[in-house]
Amino acid sequence: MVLGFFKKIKKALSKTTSFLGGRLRSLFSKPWNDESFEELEQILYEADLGTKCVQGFTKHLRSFLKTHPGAPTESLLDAMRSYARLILLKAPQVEPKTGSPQVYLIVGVNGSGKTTSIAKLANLLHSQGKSVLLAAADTFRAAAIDQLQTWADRLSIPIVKGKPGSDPSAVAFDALTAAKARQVDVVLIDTAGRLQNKTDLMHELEKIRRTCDKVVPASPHETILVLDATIGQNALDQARTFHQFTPLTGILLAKLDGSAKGGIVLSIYEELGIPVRWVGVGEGASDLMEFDAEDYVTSLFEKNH
Ligand SMILES: Nc1nc2c(ncn2[C@@H]2O[C@H](COP(=O)(O)OP(=O)(O)OP(=O)(O)O)[C@@H](O)[C@H]2O)c(=O)[nH]1
Ligand SMILES: [Mg+2]
Repeated sequence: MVLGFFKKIKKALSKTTSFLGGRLRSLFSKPWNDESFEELEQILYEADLGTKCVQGFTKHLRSFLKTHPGAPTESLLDAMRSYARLILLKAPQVEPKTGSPQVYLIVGVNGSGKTTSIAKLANLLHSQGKSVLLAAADTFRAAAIDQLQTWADRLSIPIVKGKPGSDPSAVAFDALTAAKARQVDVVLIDTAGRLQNKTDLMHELEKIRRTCDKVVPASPHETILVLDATIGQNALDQARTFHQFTPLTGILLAKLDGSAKGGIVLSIYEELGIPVRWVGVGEGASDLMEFDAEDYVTSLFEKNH
């Protein structure tokens, strides 16, 4: 299981590491001079680490080199790994609220990977022995309801849905009521994709949240933003705006497998302080894993694949 995770994340990060790990190794194997810092910054920017992270890494390496002049490549890579671990440890460990059923509201912009990730998350929770119910609260398009229904059938997981065009809050209401009656452990609520600058759609999320709270007090216990890892730094802007409208408890980073911008995880921690809870590494039902900081750091600075 653990080995499986490591192999999967390593594979998913291969596009990122193929230039990050490779280029860092070649930089670190050359004699160090002031231009080397510029090159280091360039490499880190290209892996989508963002300004704050890049500056942090550079400062860390500068002070490391002062105490360890002429350090070999592996020691410099270790210094990079240590700093990456520090960033990932910094995020506040928010204890998610619990309740019965446990309610997860899944939000994000159009096409970020919400519906697929919900199916994968349902599959993961199911494999951990939990009973799951899906709520098709993306009533915006009939196809969205059908997409979740197809996953529900494939995974044999119950689903509650409304008519296309109906109020998403009403679907959430029905789903939570059904989950309570059936003593389901976790409800996953799919929502329509919304651009973060559409205020009315952002307020709609508030309404869904209020409805959840009426049926299951203090729910949703988790509000998870699904981010597309391939879009890089734009993901940070999305997360900031969503967080303003609807406080997020975590991020699910989808499409890590197709991204050369896997360094975005560090940016998310450094700039937003919101934990990445799961990563999507493919389109199949089992292509989702709980985020493991140590495996991530180890994979990120691997050699070329
Ligand atoms: N490679 C890869 N593809 C993914 C991953 N997650 C989602 N996708 C694909 O991304 C596309 C969009 O996924 P959806 O789940 O429909 O996205 P959505 O956010 O629900 O989209 P809307 O409901 O239209 O806003 C689909 O083709 C998915 O198969 C992932 O982790 N890896
Ligand atoms: Mg969807």
